[in-house]
Amino acid sequence: MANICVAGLGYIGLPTAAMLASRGHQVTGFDINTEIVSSINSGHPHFHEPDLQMLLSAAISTGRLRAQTEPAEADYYILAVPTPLIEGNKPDLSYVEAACRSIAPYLQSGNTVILESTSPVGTTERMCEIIAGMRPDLRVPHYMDEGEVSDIYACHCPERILPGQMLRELVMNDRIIGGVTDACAKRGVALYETFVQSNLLVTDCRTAEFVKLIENAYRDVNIAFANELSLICEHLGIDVWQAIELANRHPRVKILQPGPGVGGHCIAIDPWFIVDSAPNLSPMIRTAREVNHRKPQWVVGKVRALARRFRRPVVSFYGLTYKPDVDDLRESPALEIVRDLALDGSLRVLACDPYIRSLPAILRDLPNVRLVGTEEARREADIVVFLVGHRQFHRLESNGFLNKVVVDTVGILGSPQRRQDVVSVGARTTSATSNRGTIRKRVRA
Ligand code: SAJ
Repeated sequence: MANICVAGLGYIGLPTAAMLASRGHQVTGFDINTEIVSSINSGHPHFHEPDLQMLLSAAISTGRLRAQTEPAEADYYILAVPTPLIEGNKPDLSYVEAACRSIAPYLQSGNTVILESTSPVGTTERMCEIIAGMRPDLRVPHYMDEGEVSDIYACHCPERILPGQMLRELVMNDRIIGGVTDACAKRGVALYETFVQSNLLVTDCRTAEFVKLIENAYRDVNIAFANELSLICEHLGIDVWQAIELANRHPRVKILQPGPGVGGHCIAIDPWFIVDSAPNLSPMIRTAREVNHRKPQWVVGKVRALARRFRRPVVSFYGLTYKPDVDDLRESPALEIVRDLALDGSLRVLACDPYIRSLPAILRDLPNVRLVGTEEARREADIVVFLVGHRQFHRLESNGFLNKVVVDTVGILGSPQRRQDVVSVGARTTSATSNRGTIRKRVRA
């Protein structure tokens, strides 16, 4: 078992630290936010994630995890700090650089430093440069310089976990271990194999950085395709949900779902790291980002146009989080939409979300906004806008919305779950023709 120091106790650092502690490692987590540190030390995560509370309480009560505001001596250092965007959609590496500077004085020969934060290509080498600058007494590794002996080791092991399924994915997802040298990668493997039950895929650090970025860019491009289809379908008077569902019955087609835009702290950001590193070679990645970025304002425009039909309309919004079945509001397109429309004081705004207990700060100061339950939202509304496909919303009775003007950005009322019945009736029939016939009949009905 190893001594591990985790820098940054946010959405990635905290579950990782708690998981490592549960495997018997001695873990010190450090974070600049004192509230987060004291909440963790009292066994309470500062965000909701299934089973994290249980894992954290056990880690704290056994003494295997403790949080503090300074680094500690360790065998392994894991950096899980934010890498946001700054002006001009450029990566802000200041948190990574600050974390490197704060651990550098603690490093000893034989230690391994692992960067988990999603980072532009070259960041792991930059991390080594900073350490080398502060610790001339230590030999740091150089990219792919296999002959050289180093005192410390460095890797990029990008996080890949999905909010809402973090603990399962921490253990079950394959991990990329990108060493600055082969010897570095071996150190990374030795740590991750203590809790990952899936494959550890070894490569160099630059490839690992790029792989993480293209995973998220791949998803962004595919969501942009779905979002673009939703605009085209609206223009042509076609139900996009049904069109995608039917297209996906082709064995080699798997179109994602359109929505009100792309939120969260990853997919809306990471593709820019690629564009920034190769601006003239990435028109598709840039365009996809722009398509997804524009989608919330398209929804705003649509609701505004519908609102003109009423004198002082009540608009009810279903969902505020950045995606279904989480309480996470980071970069939520739903929140952007509600805020922008609520700023127009002529609308009375009702918001409901089963994962949100009080109005988020950016809505709290608006006198025309109230947080209500789903039934009140339905009853009072002139216009209903579905923004997040929470499980609870899929159970709503669609007849209840018959006399409302509905903007359904996530396919709640014609949701895939509901269409499942139709599909499985078809699937029980014996031939593909009768299967298609079932769907055609439903369309006419
Ligand atoms: N979305 C759609 N349509 C879809 C799927 C998603 O509009 O068909 C929207 C969601 O509503 C949300 C956004 O995209 O607003 C992103 O959601 P997501 O579930 O696709 O991804 P994240 O941001 O929660 O997590 C992603 C994951 N990356 C990939 O799936 C390639 C996760 O594995 C990463 O660890 C995470 O980014 C990260 O931290 O990088």
